[in-house]
Amino acid sequence: MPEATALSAPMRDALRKQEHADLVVGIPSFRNAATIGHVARVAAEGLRTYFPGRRVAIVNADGGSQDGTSDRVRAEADGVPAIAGPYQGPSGKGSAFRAIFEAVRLLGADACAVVDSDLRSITPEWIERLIGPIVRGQAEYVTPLYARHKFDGTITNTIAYPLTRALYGARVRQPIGGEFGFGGALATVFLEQPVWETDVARFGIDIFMTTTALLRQVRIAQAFLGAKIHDPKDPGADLGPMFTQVVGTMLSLARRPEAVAMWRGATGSRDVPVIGDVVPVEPEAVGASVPILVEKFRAGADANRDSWRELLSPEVADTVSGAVASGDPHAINGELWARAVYDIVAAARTLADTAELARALLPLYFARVAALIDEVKDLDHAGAERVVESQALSFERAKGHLLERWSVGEPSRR
Ligand SMILES: Nc1nc2c(ncn2[C@@H]2O[C@H](COP(=O)(O)OP(=O)(O)OP(=O)(O)O)[C@@H](O)[C@H]2O)c(=O)[nH]1
Ligand SMILES: [Mg+2]
Repeated sequence: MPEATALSAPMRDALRKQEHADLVVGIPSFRNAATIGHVARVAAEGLRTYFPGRRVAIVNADGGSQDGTSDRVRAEADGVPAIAGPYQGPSGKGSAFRAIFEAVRLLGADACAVVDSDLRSITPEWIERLIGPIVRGQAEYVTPLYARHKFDGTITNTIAYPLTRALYGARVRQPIGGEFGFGGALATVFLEQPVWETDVARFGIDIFMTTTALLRQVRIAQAFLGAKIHDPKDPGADLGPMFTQVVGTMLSLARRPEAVAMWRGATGSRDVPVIGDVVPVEPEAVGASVPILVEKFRAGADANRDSWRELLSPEVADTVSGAVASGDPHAINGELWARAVYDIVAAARTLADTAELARALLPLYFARVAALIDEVKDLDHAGAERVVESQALSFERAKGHLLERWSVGEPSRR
């Protein structure tokens, strides 16, 4: 029997004592003692500075860290009530968010911002930018907009951004950025979905929230936050499980009837309003190892030969075979990649296991990232951004490929 709540008994007790808050900052964590104190202190300062007179609270939902992560939050919250403790249920960032949504509901809060616990570039203004639009009624869901180094955010750049944009027709540049703002009503909508035993309980949470907001057609705004500096990950070495969880969740959502109805009708894409003046920033450098990516592409090609023949359209499969044979990932350009992604989206219509489909796409993601790194390596931030935009346009242009593949074998509609 799945747990009906992600709140552990100590958190429920602490919330009962707190009774009410108007505004909440939620922080998910797992072994972040080195960085979370700074995040909690800045969040407290943001709440006090920008929302004086409001009842505020910080909620830290932790994955059972033994390094004193939650103690750091309590020590640094600087006069703002801090409810910090373990969540219960499947381990993962999404379960931590579930506990935060429940806390928002129990406290009767109007608005909540969530921020990652490994952030180093967070400032008090971030809290204003994420919560302010909700409080002022300008938006019901706020995504972050920040400059990330061209080798950071590769899941965002290669699939979360371009696929979300092409499917649902909205240019949400950071759909899985980790920092968000939302109202109390939307927190309840998230909670009521039957997703908490799936990859949404792990790293699928961000794309689940953003896609849910798009499907419900709530007003979305992007908050400009400057640069994102956090504990970065090397895409080849660290990002396999995260890719599977994010992409598996995208596939599970995209095949829901209400999603299909929306993406069938969406052509092109619309801008999403930005809060704050976008000023150019050059983010701190992040490393990425191309040899690891190429090696993982090759190893994945061996393991996936049969499933690729079955899942990918013939011309995509042929190009991929050529790239495998030559050991050169450049053929996995933006257009080829868009069609490969659509082949996998279409396969999810009949194949139940979306995590398995995401795993079949993973070696191609490694190849795409290797190619992308080469495409942007000599470019500045603005130049790299143009490459990501052109890849997103490839997704929009190739959408007919998805519509065709999806209809194959579908009962004819009258
Ligand atoms: N409670 C809980 N929190 C987690 C878990 N895994 C990650 N988090 C938190 O989720 C947030 C984001 O995790 P990161 O590992 O920084 O991932 P990320 O920054 O989204 O990923 P990249 O952009 O690819 O580096 C951080 O606040 C983590 O502490 C987990 O298993 N349990
Ligand atoms: Mg991080």
